[in-house]
Amino acid sequence: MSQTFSTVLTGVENGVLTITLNRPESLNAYNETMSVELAAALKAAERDDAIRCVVLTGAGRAFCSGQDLQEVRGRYAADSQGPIDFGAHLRSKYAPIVTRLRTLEKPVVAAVNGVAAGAGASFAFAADLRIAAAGASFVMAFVHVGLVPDSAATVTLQRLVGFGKAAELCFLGEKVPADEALRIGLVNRVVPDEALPAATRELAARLAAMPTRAIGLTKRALNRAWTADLGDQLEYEAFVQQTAGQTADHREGVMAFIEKRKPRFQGK
Ligand code: T3D
Repeated sequence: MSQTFSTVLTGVENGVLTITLNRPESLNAYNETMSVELAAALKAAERDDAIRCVVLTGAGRAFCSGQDLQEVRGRYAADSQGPIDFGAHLRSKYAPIVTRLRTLEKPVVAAVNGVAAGAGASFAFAADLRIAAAGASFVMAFVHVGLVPDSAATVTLQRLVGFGKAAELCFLGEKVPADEALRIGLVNRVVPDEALPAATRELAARLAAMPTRAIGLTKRALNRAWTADLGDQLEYEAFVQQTAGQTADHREGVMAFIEKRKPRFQGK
């Protein structure tokens, strides 16, 4: 992971890649450059076996404020040449990020350090786990700019909090503070603001020391369960278990149990 980016910072420590969205002056608004750099960072994480957990967070007082609205305004200049192609923009700049977050066969933690708005919230929802600072919040801001929740939030948010709450949050676009987010199941943990970096490091280190292949396969099965019926899913579990059962980490887990010691998983 030696690439240099301008809108995201990356750092690797003990098998954990931390990706920090880094445009604090706009609350880490997502622009063209960030879309390219975030995709590249996630791709590198996918390919590097030494990375066993990914943390996504934001620089400054926000996690991410979603699409850069200054950039959207810039698109209006092209209006005279026909309607702006929002669909193409979602397909090329947002869908690949969400796809990578969901298909990366390593645990992904969103460390939500401040406000997560619009697609910024969607990115947090696409992570596997969310740990939030007490001062963090979520805003389904799309409605305030006459747009529809995207980046899979129509699926992920609904899975996390249920249809009624998802509809309320999307229709009204009210800010959800961290304590409320915890109560409704939108985040896994809330910690004091100043404790977020250490709590994230501790959680990510634990995840990076787990059997990574089994977690990756579990993620595949959880993703698939979104659309599968019972019979299909039972069959799929048998399929991924066949793979997990061949890993060194599986044997290590069993031997550690029998020998009454802590397992030392290698992620293989
Ligand atoms: O094709 C497509 O592109 C469609 C895709 C859409 C995906 C989306 O994400 S749509 C939703 C886009 N995001 C928003 O609508 C959120 C806009 N921001 C806000 O509503 C508020 O900023 C927040 C609720 C996030 C935070 O409020 P607050 O009061 O804490 O901060 P602020 O004062 O509004 O913002 C601070 C600065 O960040 C300010 O700049 P300034 O005045 O200090 O120079 C503000 O303009 C800037 N900023 C915040 N969000 C964005 C932004 N600049 C550009 N784009 C932003 N999204």
